[in-house]
Amino acid sequence: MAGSFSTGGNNICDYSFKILLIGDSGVGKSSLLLSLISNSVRDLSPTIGVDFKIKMLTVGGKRLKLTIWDTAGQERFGTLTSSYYRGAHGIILVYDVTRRETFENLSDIWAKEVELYTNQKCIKILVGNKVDRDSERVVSREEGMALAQERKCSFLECSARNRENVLQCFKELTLKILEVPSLLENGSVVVRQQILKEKEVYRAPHGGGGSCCS
Ligand SMILES: Nc1nc2c(ncn2[C@@H]2O[C@H](COP(=O)(O)OP(=O)(O)OP(=O)(O)O)[C@@H](O)[C@H]2O)c(=O)[nH]1
Ligand SMILES: [Mg+2]
Repeated sequence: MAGSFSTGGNNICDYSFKILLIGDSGVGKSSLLLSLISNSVRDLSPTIGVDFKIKMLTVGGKRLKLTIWDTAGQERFGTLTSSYYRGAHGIILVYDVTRRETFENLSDIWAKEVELYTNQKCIKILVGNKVDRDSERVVSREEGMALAQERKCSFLECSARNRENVLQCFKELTLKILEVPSLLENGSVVVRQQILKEKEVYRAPHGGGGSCCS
């Protein structure tokens, strides 16, 4: 597992949210994350295991720390445990508009797994990726919208390749999270815990009375 900070040392925030990226292998989950975090767009190898990145975003006047978890889509059959989903505030369900099976698997497999492991308050957004490959498109925008309506979640089409709608996707999700009081409570508890932890680290050399740097 690897993690990285995108904003240097400044992690002061109002809320801290856990966001998950879910979907078949190759739909572009890691590319969406890369596109959000950096300006670079390049071909990636399939993810192995689980990775996460941190992104600071200001949405609705609130400064948010997003911990965005990215899994290997090829591990969809059974290896993702409930601990991965635990405490998630938002989930991005990604399919590839040029591969119908990735769309079908979202409704047949992924959405069911999400329902099983998350509480109902957790916010979901359905994302059709790779719209830059329009000539190869096999899943229409209308079909995407219909599935989102059925699952009662938001819907966006985007391209990690040309960065169209990528930031929008994360902003829309977090705006919805900000509207749910119980998710916000959970988000600020995380922030309080982090502040306490930082205070402990700061106090440690004085309180411990052990080693000194002199
Ligand atoms: N044209 C185009 N290609 C994309 C886009 N997003 C991702 N790709 C390509 O699709 C391939 C798979 O992308 P990944 O981001 O590795 O997919 P993933 O969902 O993380 O896959 P796993 O880690 O195996 O679950 C890569 O070659 C990407 O460059 C996009 O928006 N447009
Ligand atoms: Mg990946």
